[in-house]
Amino acid sequence: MALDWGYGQTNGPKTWPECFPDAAGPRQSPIDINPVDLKTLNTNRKLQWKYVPENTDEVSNQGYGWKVQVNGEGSELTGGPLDGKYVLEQFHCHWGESNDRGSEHTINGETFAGELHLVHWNSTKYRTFADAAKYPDGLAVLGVFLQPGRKHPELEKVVAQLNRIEYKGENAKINVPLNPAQFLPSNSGYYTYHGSLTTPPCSECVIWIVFKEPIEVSHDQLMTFRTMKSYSREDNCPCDEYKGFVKKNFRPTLPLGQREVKECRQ
Ligand code: 3J3
Ligand code: ZN
Repeated sequence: MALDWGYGQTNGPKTWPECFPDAAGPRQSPIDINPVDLKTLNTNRKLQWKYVPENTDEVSNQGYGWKVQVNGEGSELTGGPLDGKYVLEQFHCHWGESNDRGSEHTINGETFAGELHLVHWNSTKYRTFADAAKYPDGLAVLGVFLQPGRKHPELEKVVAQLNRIEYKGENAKINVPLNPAQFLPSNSGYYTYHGSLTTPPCSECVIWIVFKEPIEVSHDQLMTFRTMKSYSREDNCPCDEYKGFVKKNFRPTLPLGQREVKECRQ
């Protein structure tokens, strides 16, 4: 059986190009964002978003983390670096084994405890998410850094369901309205650049928008992420009990190469 990709010694990011050639491409994500390299985003179009809290559907254990699927109808992300309208498809998080690391993007080498991604697709130009993910402007992902602090009440609506999806492949309805806009820092500037999915197949189809301001989540919320199991109920637990948990799921940064990172002070 093919070894599933993951974040361990034998199936981690260094091995991904063996099965997913895009992972070795020239516009990979994440990157280190170095203020010295920044250009200014020349636009007077404010980045704007609208979501429908009742359209948040279910949370699933992907084996490498949790993902909340959303019915994108009525949602929209427009403006800033984007042409056309993007609609929300899903959101998820990346984290580390301890609170001193876990974000995917870094700022001048600074890491954060985690990073939340709101994944949108270009509904102006493409018919479906899967179709959009084949094109350079197909997806737009909002990245928000997580720092340990107060419990995040909107995130708690996801965390409260994680004990129902302990094992890979399990799903649970969210059952209460959940507003993704609550994850976005108000009045925050952002960085934007052209990159990729940070998980296989690492398709180079993402316009990244990474907010400068982190949001606070509690240590307990981060600890709950790390209790998720990376194997299904039917699988035998890996020999080392500690091996079976999603202790970390962040990809280390890749070279910026010939790309530009633009800054918007919004
Ligand atoms: O993970 C699936 C993957 O199999 C593939 O279908 C891909 C799109 O072609 O994305 C989906 S996903 O919606 O689950 N997804 C993975 C993680 C896309 C967005 C995520 O990538 S990231 O860059 O935001 N971390
Ligand atoms: Zn992600």
